[in-house]
Amino acid sequence: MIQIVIITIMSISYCHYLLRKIGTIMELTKNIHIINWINEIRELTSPDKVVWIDGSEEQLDELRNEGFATGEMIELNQEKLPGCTLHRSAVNDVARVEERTFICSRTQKDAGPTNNWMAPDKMYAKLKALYKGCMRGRTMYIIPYSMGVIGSPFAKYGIEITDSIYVVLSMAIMTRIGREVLDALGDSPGFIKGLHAKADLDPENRYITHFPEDNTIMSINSGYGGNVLLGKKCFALRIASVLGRREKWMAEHMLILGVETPQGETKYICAAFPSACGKTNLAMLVPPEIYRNKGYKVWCVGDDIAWLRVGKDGRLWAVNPEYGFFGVAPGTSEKSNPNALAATRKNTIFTNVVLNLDDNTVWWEDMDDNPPKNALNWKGEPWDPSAGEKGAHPNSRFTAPAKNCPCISPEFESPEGVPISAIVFGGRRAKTAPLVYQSRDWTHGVFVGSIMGSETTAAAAGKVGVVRRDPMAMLPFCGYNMGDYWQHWLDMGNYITNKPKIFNVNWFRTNDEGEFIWPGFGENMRVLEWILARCEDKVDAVECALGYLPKTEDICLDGTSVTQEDMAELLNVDKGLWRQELEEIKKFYSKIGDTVPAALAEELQKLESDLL
Ligand code: OXD
Ligand code: MN
Repeated sequence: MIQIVIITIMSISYCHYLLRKIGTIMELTKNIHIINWINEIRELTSPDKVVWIDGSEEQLDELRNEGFATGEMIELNQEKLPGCTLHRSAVNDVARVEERTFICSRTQKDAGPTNNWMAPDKMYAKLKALYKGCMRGRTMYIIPYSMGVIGSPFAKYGIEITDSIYVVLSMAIMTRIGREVLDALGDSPGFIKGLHAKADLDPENRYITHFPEDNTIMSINSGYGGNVLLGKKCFALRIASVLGRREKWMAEHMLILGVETPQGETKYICAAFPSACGKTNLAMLVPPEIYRNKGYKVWCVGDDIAWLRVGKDGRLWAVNPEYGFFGVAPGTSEKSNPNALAATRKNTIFTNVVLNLDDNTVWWEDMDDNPPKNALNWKGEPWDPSAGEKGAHPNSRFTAPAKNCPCISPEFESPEGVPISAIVFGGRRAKTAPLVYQSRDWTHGVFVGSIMGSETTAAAAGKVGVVRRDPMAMLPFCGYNMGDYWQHWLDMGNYITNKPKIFNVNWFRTNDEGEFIWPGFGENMRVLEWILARCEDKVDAVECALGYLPKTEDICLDGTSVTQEDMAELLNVDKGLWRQELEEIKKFYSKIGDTVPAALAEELQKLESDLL
């Protein structure tokens, strides 16, 4: 009897395996909304084969091997970097393409002046022509995924269709994937449709498009993570920001960290910085020795995206809807972020970094002082480190499971999330913004977020190092009108009875020689300490035109080479520079136009008179 059962089970599994191999569609769900949509896309794109991703290690292994065979993935040294692989994107496809990213809401006003817009019908027609037959000769993979812990009150589900093994393997790290998602979804139509096709990787026909009213995302002609891992920026920020407004919650471009005090109490902070301004480093901060000796610890809940809801207790609660880190590799080192480096030591996909041919491992600028001598650069060309050209692309990445991180928070999988004490905004500013200041109240805090400006980085295609306004670090990620989004922030303040305090930080202030004054990295703990002390009314502050500044002696400098004079410079608010800044802010506010909430326009006037 037992033998018969075993033989039957083995034959069924073998049949499943064979069917998968020959490409027969083994539907993993009877959800008619999913099936109908997949049939529609199959007809449009004409793939040779359709594969449902069930989330099993066995299936992911098969795909990895297929990727090795075609060269889409490169296997790395399995002793030094177990489970790790390298992928190279096309040389013209290495960053998010904001000018080709569209919010196709029904009206242009709903997308607002900060988003590219096209009428849905027009964009659908354009895309349909591009997708027509584009998967001929390829396999179409169907990835059921969850943003947030499956079955939790925060969770939202998506199905991504893609023709890229790299996308499947990356989504398996960045999100929770597979059968369980379909089980949780049941017969519901409540999922976000995401269609990605590499097509010809043609930059002229590259589109990253969002249809908020249809819960649909369509991405074509790119293979770069930020454009094609549709759970991340496209769903968890652009579409989710629209859902959040409708359902009274918030989707934000924020890290979430917990600071554990020597008394064993943990307080949580969310922080929004523009892309590549150190969110991953702050989220995984290692406190300076004197703090460690006292018993302080920092726990990482998330490094890029926070979904925030008001809890029954009237506080704001946050979850990280992601399951992995898609971090910028250059600059990540044992010194700058040992936790991130440790997170990349297994089951990680590296993209566009240097391949060390001597031991089949990876390298990037500032990882250490020993660039490999026998190596290929991010394009796969022989690379000589002494020739002056960078080996890794400045926006090269690691895609690592969050659970690899030594300081991952014990609350990472908490279905309710963590209660937030402070919200921190920040950016890269050489001169204007002080090291830290606190807003006066929620409305003023929303104003502080709305006027954020930062020097641009390599995370998006375009010029690097120019100041651009990036409200709440959401400029490229807000899926609707920016003025309405600010109003939503103000409205949320009415629902949160026990509000987090709102701060602004700037680790990037430079002296006259152009050198950073603040040491940054782990030393930022000193600023977090002041922030949390302010949240608990344990420390005084001085009022200025921007809000509340620390007294220079209230930021602990023990064990650093930062002097009181440096601190005075770091906290200095140059009214002349701020008056110039004000003109830029006014221009930006007039670009947003009549949706700017009156309360924020009043804050702007108040700032202007305080700067006189
Ligand atoms: C990111 C980004 O990849 O912000 O997180 O560009
Ligand atoms: Mn980001």
